[in-house]
Amino acid sequence: HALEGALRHAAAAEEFQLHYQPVFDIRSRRLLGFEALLRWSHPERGPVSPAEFVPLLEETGLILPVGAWVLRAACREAARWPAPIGVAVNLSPAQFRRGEVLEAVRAALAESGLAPGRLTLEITEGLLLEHTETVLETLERLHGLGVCIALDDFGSGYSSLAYLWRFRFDTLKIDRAFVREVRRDGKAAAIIESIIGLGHSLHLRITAEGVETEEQFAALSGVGCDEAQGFLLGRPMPAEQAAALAAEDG
Ligand code: G
Ligand code: G
Ligand code: MN
Ligand code: NA
Repeated sequence: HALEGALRHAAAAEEFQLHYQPVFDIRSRRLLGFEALLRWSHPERGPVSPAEFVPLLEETGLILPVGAWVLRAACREAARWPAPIGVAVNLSPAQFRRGEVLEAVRAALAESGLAPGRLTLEITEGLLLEHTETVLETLERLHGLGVCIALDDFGSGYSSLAYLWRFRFDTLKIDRAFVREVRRDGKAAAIIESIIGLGHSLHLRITAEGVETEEQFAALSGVGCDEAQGFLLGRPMPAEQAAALAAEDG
């Protein structure tokens, strides 16, 4: 693959960057934390979307060193923000395969001094499709460290309720496909409302992602959604800007 060489070089040189997208409490409108999002600029091509290069990191195994770097960098940054503002990090299934994620999380917390409760790990349902037993065991251990676990993109994939039954997530993130249609499509609104009802009955916090309009925000507020993230509230931003926002809102 054309990008592979450049990615290998970038991984060795730690040429990646993290941007941070704010997440707000819907009721109080206060800043709760940020989702860390990986960014990479190819030396000639310029910025490449993570949708393109994250799968390549996964195929080449580079996601292990890069994923460990993401955890360290995100925790180091979050430790500078006023508590309890937290950070969420996306994890790839490949990071679970050799159980390295547990060590990477431990190291990132120890090195940064960040309180574990201020770190959220976002996983997708794809992870739970394979090797369910070992993955659940690793998730339990991660929980044991005191970090929060979020199920990302909920509703976009298989959404097996068995996963909710087998593991006590802290947060469900509603996929932005539903949020986009919440005002236009009664079915999307009904699905969101039932995800919130289900989540609340399991004592989970519900985050809506991809909130782009005031109307969507109001509709989500009306059905009791807890947290919102999206271009309406803030785009992913460089670390310095996130730190300034955290200092102002914290
Ligand atoms: O950042 P958006 O800008 O385009 O992200 C696209 C996709 O890449 C999302 O699905 C997001 O979860 C994923 N992604 C972003 N940063 C990371 C990361 O640090 N690790 C992993 N595994 N995925 C990430
Ligand atoms: O899969 P994950 O939820 O981790 O992906 C985060 C991705 O969603 C990032 O690519 C981020 O840039 C994108 N994103 C964040 N807010 C919005 C939004 O309001 N609208 C759209 N279309 N994308 C968003
Ligand atoms: Mn995410
Ligand atoms: Na998501």
